[in-house]
Amino acid sequence: MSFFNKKSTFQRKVLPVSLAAGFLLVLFGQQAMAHTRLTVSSTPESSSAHGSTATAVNIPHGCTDNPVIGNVFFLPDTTDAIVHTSTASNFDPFEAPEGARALDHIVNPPFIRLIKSKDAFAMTEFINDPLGNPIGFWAADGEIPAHNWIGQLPMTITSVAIQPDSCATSVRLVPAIANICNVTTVAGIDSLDADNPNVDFWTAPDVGSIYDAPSWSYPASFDITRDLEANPLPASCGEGFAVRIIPSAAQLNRDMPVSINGEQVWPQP
Ligand SMILES: [Cu+2]
Repeated sequence: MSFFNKKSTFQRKVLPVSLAAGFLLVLFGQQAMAHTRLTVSSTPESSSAHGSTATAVNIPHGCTDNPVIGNVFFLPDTTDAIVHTSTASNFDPFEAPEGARALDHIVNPPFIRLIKSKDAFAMTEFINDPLGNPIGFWAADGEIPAHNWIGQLPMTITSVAIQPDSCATSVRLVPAIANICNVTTVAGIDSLDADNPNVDFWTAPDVGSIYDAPSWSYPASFDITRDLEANPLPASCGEGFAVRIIPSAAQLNRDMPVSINGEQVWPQP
C-alpha cells in the first residue's frame, strides 16, 4: 500500500469523523470548557483530627487549541494579601475593609508540600514566600494536550486555624494560577483576553497587575470552614461573615514570573 493510498483512507474514514467531532465541539464547546480548579477545594479548619489536605491543580484544557506547556500556582502570602469580607455565600457583593490583614482571620499561613510526580511536567520548582516557606510552584518540560486530556499537579496544603476573635465563618484562599501555552514576552499575555492562545490566567480580577483575570468567574478557590463548636464565633459577631484572601499585585509581580538558575524565562524579558 502506498503512502497515497493511506492518505486516501485517512480522507475517506478519518476526516468525516473529525469533522463530526468538530461539529460536536461547536455545539458543546461552552459546556466542555471547565476551568482550572483544585480537585479538593474545601477543608475544615485545623484541629487535632484534621491535618493537611491533599489536592491537585486540575487542568482540563489548553489555551484555545494550544497545549499547556507550563503552569504556575501559588497561594496568597500573608504579608500584604488583599482581604475581602461578605455575608453573601458567593461574595457578591463583597467589602474590602481598609487595613484588614490575612492574619486578622487566620492564625497561621498556609504552606504547600509537593507530591512527587512527573506525570505532566518533568521539571518543578517551589515558589517561596519572603521567609522561605513554600506557597506554590511552577512546572514545565511537558505537555497537556489542548483537548480531551486532564493534567493534575498534586500537592498538599497545610492545615490553617481561624483566629478565635475573628468573625469569619469561613476563609477562602484564592490562589493565582497560570496555564502557559506559548512562551512570550508580556506583550503576548493579555490577561483580560479570555481567548488568548498563549496563556490562561485563573487569577482574581481587579488586583492591579498584568496577570489579573477578566472576572470573578476565573479564579480557583480553597475554602477553610470554621469549627463553630471548638472555635465559636464571638458573641459580638452575630451571624459572622465569609472572608476571602487574594494575592496582592506586589506578590503577583514577584511570584508569577518563572526563572531558571536566576534567569527569567517567562514572561520573556
Ligand atoms: Cu475553562
